[in-house]
Amino acid sequence: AKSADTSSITYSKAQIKQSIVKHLHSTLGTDENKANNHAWWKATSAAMQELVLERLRTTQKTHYINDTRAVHYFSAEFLMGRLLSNNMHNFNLFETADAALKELGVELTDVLEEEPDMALGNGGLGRLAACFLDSLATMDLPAIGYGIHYEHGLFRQEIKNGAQIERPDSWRHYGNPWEICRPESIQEVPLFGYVETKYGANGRVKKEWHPGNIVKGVPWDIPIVGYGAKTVNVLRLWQSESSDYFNWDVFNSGGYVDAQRENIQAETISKVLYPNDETRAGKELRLIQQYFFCACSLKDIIRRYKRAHGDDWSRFSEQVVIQLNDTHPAIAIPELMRILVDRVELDWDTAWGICTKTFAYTNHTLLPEALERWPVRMIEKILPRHIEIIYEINHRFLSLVEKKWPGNNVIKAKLSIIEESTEKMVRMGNLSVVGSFAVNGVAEIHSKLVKENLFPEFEALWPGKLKNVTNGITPRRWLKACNPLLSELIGKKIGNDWPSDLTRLNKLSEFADNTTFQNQFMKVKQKNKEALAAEIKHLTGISVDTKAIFDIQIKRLHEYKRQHLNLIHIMALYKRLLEDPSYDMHPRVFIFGAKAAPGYTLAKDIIFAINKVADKINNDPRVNHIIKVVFLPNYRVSLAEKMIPAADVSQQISTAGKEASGTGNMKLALNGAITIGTLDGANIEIAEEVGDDNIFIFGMTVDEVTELSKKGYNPFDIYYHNNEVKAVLDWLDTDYFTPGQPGALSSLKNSMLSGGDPYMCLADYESYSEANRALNIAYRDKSRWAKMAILNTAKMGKFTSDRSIADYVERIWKLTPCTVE
Ligand code: 26Y
Repeated sequence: AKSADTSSITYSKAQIKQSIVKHLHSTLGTDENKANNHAWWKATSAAMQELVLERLRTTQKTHYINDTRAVHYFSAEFLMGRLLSNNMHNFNLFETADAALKELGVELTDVLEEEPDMALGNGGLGRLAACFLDSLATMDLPAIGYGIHYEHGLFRQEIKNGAQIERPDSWRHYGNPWEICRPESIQEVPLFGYVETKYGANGRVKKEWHPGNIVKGVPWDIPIVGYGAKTVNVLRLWQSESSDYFNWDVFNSGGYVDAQRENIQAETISKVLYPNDETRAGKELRLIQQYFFCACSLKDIIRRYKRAHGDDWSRFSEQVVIQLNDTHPAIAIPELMRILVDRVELDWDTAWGICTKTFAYTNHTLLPEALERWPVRMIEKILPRHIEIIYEINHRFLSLVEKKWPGNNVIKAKLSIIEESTEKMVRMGNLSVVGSFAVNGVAEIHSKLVKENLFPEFEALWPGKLKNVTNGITPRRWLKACNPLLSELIGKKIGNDWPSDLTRLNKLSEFADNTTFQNQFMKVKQKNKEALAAEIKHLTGISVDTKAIFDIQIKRLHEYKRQHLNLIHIMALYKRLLEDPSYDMHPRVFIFGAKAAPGYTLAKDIIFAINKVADKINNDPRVNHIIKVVFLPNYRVSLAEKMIPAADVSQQISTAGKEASGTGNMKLALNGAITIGTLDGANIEIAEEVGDDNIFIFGMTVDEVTELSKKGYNPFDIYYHNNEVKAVLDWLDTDYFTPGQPGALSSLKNSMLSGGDPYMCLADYESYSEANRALNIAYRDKSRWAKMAILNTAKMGKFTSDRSIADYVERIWKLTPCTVE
């Protein structure tokens, strides 16, 4: 990684001031006296965008002149959060802008709060894409992100009487100062209809798709500023519109009925982000969304390629690499085949050679319910030509399998892209592996499980194709921007190179035992806790003790992430305190942030239970000076930025083998929180980096989980043998936490008992409880805790997304940086 050379950007406070005022006048049509914070935000953003666009032009010209190979990151989700603060930091203009606004009588921090989050993603996978874009630009790598310009991002969460309510998110309602519409690059996307088989003079069979419907894709570009602001790449998001061009041919040639029946409202395609992660919805519109953005993006890529290389397809895969962010864009594989075979008229093998040198696929999950499968009949209806191509790909692939394992139909059935169930399904994971030159998991343990459990025979077929690239996070957003006090302290101690070379943080290790530094470090933590306490008060009315341990679990609500394990432990602590008021524990505030998929009943029940237990504890004078429980509504990127710097403890407690990587674990540790976690995902690698003394590991390993499942797990065994577990679960059946409504929390108990406790909360309970005791003791020793916190920050160098991107470049993409002057 290189250091940020910001010498090229000379922009004075006076110039910024002038530019902001100019935009206040001519873009916003207001003036300094009338402007509210929102207007200041827009004017400040417009002033920044001027600089951004200048660098964007230079970057694009440079990439064009140098005819650079580029990575095209296809993702249904980009969880960008806010952009103003980020862009200022990456231009190294944050302090200058702060000062400029102060002179105008405006607080930058208030202005930043005006920006709505760009929440075009659900969680980890979408945020990873955003961190990767930041690193790609920072490392001067030619890259373009391709996705969907959702009108509504992830729903806004409200909590009413303890329950989650979903409200639409309208992030663009008052305009988005960062995006630029590019009508000159509109694409058309065919849908539905039928395929005609034609026979050419040479006997060649030609397939012609007569679509029943055509929609328009309108591109919106969001500039992505690298740290140091040399390279500015783009994120190109497609918005659907109805096509004004009406396909009369289709009508005349028999598609009339189809065209009428399937006349989906074109605008609905990019209307809303599907809010489920890790559980398939299987909705037709979702498949259309996937195809829509892949088709637009491929056309865009091909147009750009042809401008430089004409009809010479031999160099396509040298110039273009497409990274598939999970299987959500996997339909791009048959789409590229369709273009090459039907349109360009290449022979199948040549086309397939190009495809399989172009695509690479990242797997983010092993959960069976998250592995995408689409009904053959659905694809057939929406994309009649693609289903033919998928069958052809599968046919040729199965011949290869036959060669490797002659006569073995069991393996064939297992590897087949088509699942031969009553309702035939297309397995998008298998399609992605077959159509890509590289496949990767997102943490060492996860990649090992992908290789051994998910796609074992694929490793035998194509040795070396399955790889690992451990996830990372951008330290610009997740330390420099979100934690200015800690950043300043670090800068004073070891200099200011760490944001672009995070391994330099290791120099902090030298001071881990230094009392003065420990005090400085913990003083910063204390200030951040005070700021979060104020925010908690503001958002919920709850007062918390800032001397208490701030214990944070923030992530999507899912059984495998086991927020309910955290909850039953909190209930146990509550019970211990009630039974023994002198029970020895340092005051602790348990803070949650989590959205549940709207259709995931048990996840919503867990949110309800957390809130009900919180109400009871927070209002119980016997314990509320020792325990508080806070559920912060509407968890999102901008809220994470406020919570993470204030965390003492990071809860990473998934059932081993279920969390592919996790990235919140990295963000929290980077900001000096100590992890209490299982040996799952990237926790394992975090433990390796920080050492066993600086993390609280508990619970079963992946192998132990597998063994217990095999042997047969019965949660009742634990229920009847552990009095605390029994008492806490039984408590859920009473109306103690929901007065007048007994049974309102029973679904939780049921899931952990008669429901079979699929994620083995009870099996890990005792070990979790022990780890919490150890944590409590460790916190009492101020110096020991400070040392642990410092070492966590110091040892996070590996988890910069710059390292992840360097790994992708070396192991998969083979890109070279292109310096933009
Ligand atoms: C198929 C559809 C319902 C679906 C939509 C979104 C399925 C999955 C998802 C999102 C998955 C996701 O966010 N996975 C997370 O990816 C992170 C980045 O690699 C990992 O750190 C994290 O462990 C994993 O759960």
